Amino acid sequence: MSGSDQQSPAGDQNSRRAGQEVRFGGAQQLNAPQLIEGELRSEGLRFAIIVSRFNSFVTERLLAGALDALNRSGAAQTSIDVIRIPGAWEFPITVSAAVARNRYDAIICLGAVIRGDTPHFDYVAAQAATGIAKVSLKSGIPVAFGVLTTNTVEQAIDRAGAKAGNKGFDAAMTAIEMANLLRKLQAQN
Ligand code: INI
Repeated sequence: MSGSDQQSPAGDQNSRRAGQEVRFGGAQQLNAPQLIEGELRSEGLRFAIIVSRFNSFVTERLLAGALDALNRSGAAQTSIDVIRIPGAWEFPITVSAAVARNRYDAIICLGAVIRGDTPHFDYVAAQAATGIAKVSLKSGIPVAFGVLTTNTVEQAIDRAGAKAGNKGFDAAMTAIEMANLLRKLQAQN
């Protein structure tokens, strides 16, 4: 095994046959289990980014992070569609319609649900999370959940490019990895 294989989670030879020598966590093993994982490369993959306008001062930063991840991992501009929706409540029906287009390898949902003085937050956040999960499971298309659910505006800003990273970037990286992983799993059937 080469040094670069050990260092890169996106190495070229992530799938190995059982019985080959593989290193897990630095320990050398013989007859190790087969490793199947998704690369962090997006050449040849098609993505839909669904972004909500509600709290757009946060969601636009999430969108910038997601586009950064896709561009830096090799996605073509023409392979990315950005779909805008009013608020997080509208994610499930939009993900469902995007899946029905039959053209995306992965979908990335970006939103910000911020707690207010009423129980409204709980209904919107729950509808977004459970609805997105249902569509993803039913369709078999990976849908990354880049929807912030925070108690305060400050917590949301921190997660959209300030103190706590950019969850839009993270969601896009998850979408890339999962699209590659599912392709591999389906090819091995
Ligand atoms: N939508 C959000 O995306 N974030 C919120 O914080 C939010 N709050 O708090 O109200 C919100 N509400 C709008 C909702 O998603 C729908 O767009 C609206 O109810 C119309 O269906």
